[in-house]
Amino acid sequence: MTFASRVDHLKNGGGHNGGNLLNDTTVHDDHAEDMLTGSAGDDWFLFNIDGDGGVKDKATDLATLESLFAEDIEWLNSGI
Ligand SMILES: [Ca+2]
Ligand SMILES: [Ca+2]
Repeated sequence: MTFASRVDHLKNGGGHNGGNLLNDTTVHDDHAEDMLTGSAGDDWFLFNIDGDGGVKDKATDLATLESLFAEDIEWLNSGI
């Protein structure tokens, strides 16, 4: 299964994730600075990238593929 498919399942359901979703209903900014490290393998990062609407978080090892899928918490919470 591709990384894109796994991310899609986390966002929209399906696969091993079933109906457990990570979206603007289930993920919220904690308004605290966080340092995210994914280490080896492909990781889907959800964090406040630019600090808008809260406090900026940091990712220490965002690989090129991971950066294409990284989600800004503000975007996730834009409907709230
Ligand atoms: Ca945070
Ligand atoms: Ca990684």
